[in-house]
Amino acid sequence: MKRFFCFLLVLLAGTGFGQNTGNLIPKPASFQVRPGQFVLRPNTILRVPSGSEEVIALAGTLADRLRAAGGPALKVQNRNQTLTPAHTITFVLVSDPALGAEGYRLDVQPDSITIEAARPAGFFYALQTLYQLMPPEIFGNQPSAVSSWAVPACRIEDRPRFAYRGLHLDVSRHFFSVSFVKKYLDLMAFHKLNTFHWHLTDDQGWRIEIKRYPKLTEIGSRRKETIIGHYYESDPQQFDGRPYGGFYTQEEIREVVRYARERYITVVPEIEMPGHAVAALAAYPELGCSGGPYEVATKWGIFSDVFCPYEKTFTFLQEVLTEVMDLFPGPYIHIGGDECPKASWKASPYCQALMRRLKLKNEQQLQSYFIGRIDRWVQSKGRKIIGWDEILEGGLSAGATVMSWRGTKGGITAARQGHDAIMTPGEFVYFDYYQSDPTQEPLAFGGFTPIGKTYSFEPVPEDLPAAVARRIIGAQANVWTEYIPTPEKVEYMVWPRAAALAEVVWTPREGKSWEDFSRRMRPHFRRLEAMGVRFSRAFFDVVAESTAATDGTVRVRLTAKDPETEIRYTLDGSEPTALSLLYAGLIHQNRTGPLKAVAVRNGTVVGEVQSWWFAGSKGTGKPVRLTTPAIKPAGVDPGLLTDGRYGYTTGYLADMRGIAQVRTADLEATIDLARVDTVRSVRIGLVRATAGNVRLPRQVEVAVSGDGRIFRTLKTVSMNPEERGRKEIVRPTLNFEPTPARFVRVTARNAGAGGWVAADEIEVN
Ligand code: TNX
Repeated sequence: MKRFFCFLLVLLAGTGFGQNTGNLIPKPASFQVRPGQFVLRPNTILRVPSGSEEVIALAGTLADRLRAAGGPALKVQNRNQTLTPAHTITFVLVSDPALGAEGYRLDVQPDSITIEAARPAGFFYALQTLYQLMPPEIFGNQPSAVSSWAVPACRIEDRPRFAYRGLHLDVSRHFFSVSFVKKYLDLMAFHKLNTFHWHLTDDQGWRIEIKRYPKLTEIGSRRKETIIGHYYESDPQQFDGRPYGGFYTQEEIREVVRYARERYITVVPEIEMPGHAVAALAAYPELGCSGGPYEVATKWGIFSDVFCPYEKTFTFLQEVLTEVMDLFPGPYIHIGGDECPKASWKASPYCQALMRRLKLKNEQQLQSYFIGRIDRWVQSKGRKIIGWDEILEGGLSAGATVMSWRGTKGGITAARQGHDAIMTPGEFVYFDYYQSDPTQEPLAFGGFTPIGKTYSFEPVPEDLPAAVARRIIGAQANVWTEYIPTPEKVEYMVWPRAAALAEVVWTPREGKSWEDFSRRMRPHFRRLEAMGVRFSRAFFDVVAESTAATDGTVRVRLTAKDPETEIRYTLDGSEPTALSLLYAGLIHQNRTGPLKAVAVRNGTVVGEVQSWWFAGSKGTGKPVRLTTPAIKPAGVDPGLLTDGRYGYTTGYLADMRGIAQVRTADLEATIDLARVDTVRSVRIGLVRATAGNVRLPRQVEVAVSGDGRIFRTLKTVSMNPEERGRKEIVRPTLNFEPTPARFVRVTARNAGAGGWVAADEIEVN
């Protein structure tokens, strides 16, 4: 019977049915379930090959982790010391090319665990897998209440899909302490990410001590204040008046590099050039074309003051990079190269003369010359450069690796030219973008990259020839911190999206499945909790989709990613609880008001409360025509003006949703009610975002018609287009005598001066 049962299990495992994959993230290349489990106990022995200090140290980390989490104390023993004792965890160094530099085999049986790897990194990753097979408390640092440290019996054979598995952190826009960076590295290592891209310099702060150039940190690491809120949030922009600064000493940098190496993570430092250099110029103004003075930037964006390609600039950069190379032993130095406006070079007689002398046709080629010189010099020191995809402009220098951020196109072009490429496209892996409904989330850069979007990322396009595909050495997510001022918020933005990234870069393409990943995420959250990560719960958030029915109601469908949760909601503005109305099918909303919803599992609220405004009115779902079509977003359907859902203005102007923008002309919308009805009021949502030249109209008018040709104006109100202040949607209501009408026309008169009029919902009642 028992044997039959085992047979059945193997059979089930073989078919993939009911397979217990151990809920591992990233999912290993192959996993087989076995019957039984290995229970760690105080006499469990760690057997290590003699002579390999590194493997002995790794075995020690397993013992340390168990001890920290309150597990049994294991003993490390040299493999040659005793005859095979019972109950062992054995590390075996094998020479097996199939395992590569980072692969491993993990064989868990009821009385033994065997780990095979060809290189120490393989053992390291085997241990990360082993931890995930244990109770989640293994990730904690306090003695836990776990009574049985069991590992399910299984056999795993695993190696990464990509050699470069990166996560980036911008410490210029906001600075993060060494201890936080270490926690960041711990989390990376737990997820088998192996490259930390440390963005150390930018316009808003220089964060690495350079002994030869002390002013870089004395002056360049400090800004006098910081913009408040989003770039376009207030007009005029508001600043906090508080000096901000911070940098790492060389000693601290070495400590981080050492800490990373112990976790098999390579640190790639980034020193930005020729653009994003204002902080450096503030310290050494003679390196800029105008000679300054310059001030460390206090707001975000792209700045036209950049390094001038003087000889003294190259000397400076080489001396800086010499110290950088001394601190960072890895193969790569990232030299930036992105977003370098050419205005200051165009205006500089020195640059123009240099271009003539070098026979360069334009400033793009001057950028290419700049990067090429640095590239050759870096290569002469035995290292390689990485640059953002702009380094392709004007010709790519020979040894460069391209980091493709404006989509994957740059990476593909580079790979076709025989360069290595790393994919970091904004749409999929920019963790400064929103991950949930932007109206509900804390302030972010803009965009929209929910975890499922990150998971769906495929770094190697299908149709690439194998030789080109091989040049795509991996992928990375970027964490730009303009809108991420605190460690808590970094963790919120990065986790759990980086878990999806981990699977993108580690798991074989054919092993990926979003459904399966979602299922594994639930236990994974318990690990993140044990690690004290302040992750986002957006994964559990309720999502609302709506359609406007022509009977004046909005039909709202609520869904949650976790199928084991139920959805509870309110329509009266109160906070939903586990006892609120149970969602059981489409909600019909026939008035204007809030809908709030939350996911609940086993009587406990699991996500964040989400809230939306729906606006059912006589105009809802009715055809609407714009006399002058909206040009932003391009090709936008004017139906969004009567879709029964309020729009939002979070992020940059391009991130506005549910909003139609008309430039220079009036915004004139005609709604066909489909039959004559009595109307008594019209409300329209109008955007005021003067920092982006979106202004309130000077006047709003309502006119009605029975035939759609002859209109009678019922009401006119004036507004103040000069009104500035915080970006917001203003919703004036125009009331009038009850009037029969079939067509309702709303006109928002453009204030002129090349400005925009932007509107969202028109409610007719
Ligand atoms: C573009 S990505 C930048 C950064 C910003 C980021 C914000 C890249 C190479 N440059 O300077 O922080 O957008 O998402």
